[in-house]
Amino acid sequence: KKVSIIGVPMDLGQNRRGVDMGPSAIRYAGVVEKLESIDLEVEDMGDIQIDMPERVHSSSLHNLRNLKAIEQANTRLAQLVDQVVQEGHFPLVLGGDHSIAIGTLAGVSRHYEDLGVIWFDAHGDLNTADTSPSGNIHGMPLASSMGVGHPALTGLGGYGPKVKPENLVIIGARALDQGEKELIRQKGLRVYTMHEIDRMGMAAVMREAIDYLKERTDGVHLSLDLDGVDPTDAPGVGTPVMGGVSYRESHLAMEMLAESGIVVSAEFVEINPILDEKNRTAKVAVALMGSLLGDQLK
Ligand code: DIR
Ligand code: MN
Ligand code: MN
Ligand code: MN
Repeated sequence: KKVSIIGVPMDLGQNRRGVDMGPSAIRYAGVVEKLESIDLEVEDMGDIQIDMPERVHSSSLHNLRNLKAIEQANTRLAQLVDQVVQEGHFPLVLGGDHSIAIGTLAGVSRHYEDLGVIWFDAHGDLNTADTSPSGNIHGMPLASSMGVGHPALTGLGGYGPKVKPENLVIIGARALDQGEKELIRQKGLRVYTMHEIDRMGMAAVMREAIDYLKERTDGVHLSLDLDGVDPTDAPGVGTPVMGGVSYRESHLAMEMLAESGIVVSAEFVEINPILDEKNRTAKVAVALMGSLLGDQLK
């Protein structure tokens, strides 16, 4: 299967510059070379056109910073991802802040009756305008994709919700806001926080998550926020949180996903080269992409 890379140089979903450079950093870390070295056919479709924050009229209307620009960018992304899936290719989306998951999921989900999602992140990204402490839309994409939040986000691509709460697994969470915890409880979401990872070990967590999703979904999207990885291994992120998933644990997770064959699309987000150390975080991302796409098996 051919891998189609789409860059989304967007940082409008939070309030620091730098994540817009994520796609360049990932390419510079050798993503195409890595995937070709494991005998995958790769097409780099380049970057989506995104407005820079200096040119966006930044109204934080309804506690939703840059809503209009994010909606427009995600609409473009959704169309491109839709087309890639239609062609039978594997979409690999490079962020960009995590608000781009709204567009990726809008593009992928229309092709699946029961899309599963693995949300690898230190955070839940389950806020809405009502619960968000920041007004940053990168803290809202999972709620939006589940159909909870502002209609411009929940209805993106002309339909919604994109994912059923029971088809969703969160892995690596350790910084959940109060409103997010309430939504988790209310929807009965399956969350493996760092506590469960410590207790069960990553192998058991992934075994359980994979068995669960394999049973009930017809394809799984991996949304991987690099801040899920411990900041000692992935320092180049805007919102680092101590006590994360180790380098090896995160690789094990990717390797088990590769082995399972359930993943149909992926995105790697929140890399901030300005805050990084010699592009380490982008290199980690590329290594994880290799493992996800079968490095170990080929
Ligand atoms: C926080 C931070 N929960 C918010 N979210 C982040 O602003 O909603 N997500 N950093 O990745
Ligand atoms: Mn083609
Ligand atoms: Mn996130
Ligand atoms: Mn995060």
